[in-house]
Amino acid sequence: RRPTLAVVGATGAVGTVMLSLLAERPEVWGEIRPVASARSAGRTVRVRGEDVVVRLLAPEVFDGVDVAVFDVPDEVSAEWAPIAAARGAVAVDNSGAFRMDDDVPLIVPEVNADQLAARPRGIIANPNCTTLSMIVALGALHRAFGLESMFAASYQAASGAGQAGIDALYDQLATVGGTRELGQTAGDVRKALGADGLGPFPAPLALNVVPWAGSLKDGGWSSEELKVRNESRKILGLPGLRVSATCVRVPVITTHAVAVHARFGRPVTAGEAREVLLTAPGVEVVDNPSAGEYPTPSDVVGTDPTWVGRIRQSPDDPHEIALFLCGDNLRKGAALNTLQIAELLVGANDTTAPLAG
Ligand code: 11C
Repeated sequence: RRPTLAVVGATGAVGTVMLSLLAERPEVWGEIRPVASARSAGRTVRVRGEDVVVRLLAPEVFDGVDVAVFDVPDEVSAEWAPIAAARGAVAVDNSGAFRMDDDVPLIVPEVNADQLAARPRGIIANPNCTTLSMIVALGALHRAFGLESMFAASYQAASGAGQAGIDALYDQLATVGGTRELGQTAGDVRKALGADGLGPFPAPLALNVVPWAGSLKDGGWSSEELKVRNESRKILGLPGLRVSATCVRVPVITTHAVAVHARFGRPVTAGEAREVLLTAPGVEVVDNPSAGEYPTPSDVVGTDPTWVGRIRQSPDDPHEIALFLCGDNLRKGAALNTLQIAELLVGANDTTAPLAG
């Protein structure tokens, strides 16, 4: 029989992309079971071209399930992924609840698929979308040259904050986008949006950038910045890697971009880095600035690979390479990586195969 897949959080921003990916990818699964909390259970979603009723999240929903993917908030995963595992499913969790658990592998198939087998809790974690927007390319460079440190600045899309983030940015653009006087006086955009117009963001996102994602942690770091550090270390198997990130929200609907300065154990030319990236599975290079060619979020949204451009050797440090990367935060950054893990679990994923560009 073909394996059964449960999609928990099937009606959310990531769950919706998951269902559309399932319609595009090779037929691996027998039954696909959409599941959601009480708010969305009972609704109908399209699964491989057919209307299927969303089942209520309950222990019995995992009976007979081989793999359960979770695209839900941390606290929901923390409670329900162990229940799915106890009922015999392997849980692949896209929340932050288990990523740093020593007994839970944190997997990016192109980088560390070899760690998939050791999963004593029956749970596998999927990284944060910002980490995922850069780690496939960084993993390939690390294999070739030995990564020593990494400094990153992110340009994160509104959909990283879920459907509420998407809705807020569209609403804000509709409110302020057509007013040519706005954006020229301190506080005018904030005033035009009103106190209720910020959505899940701490400051206006339309006509603005916001140097914040997640919650406040020690030392003034955001949780998002610490996730980039801690998750990169775990995925690359480099517990002492020096990583420093500044995470910034920009007025883009979907696709995170990251500027990375990476230092390696030996000198690396831009040509050598490009050579490695050109053959790395899951990576596409667009790097011809003389023709105005580099990846941008609106040019790559809805595609699978990690896109890389602006590959430069530091003029002051021959060991350092600068890059600009883009990755669809809902696809490779979330649903696609989760699904690749699920496919690996049932023996149906060849991570060396090229992804759709
Ligand atoms: C954002 N990366 O863009 C976050 C969303 O740890 O899975 C995902 C948070 C996470 O806001």
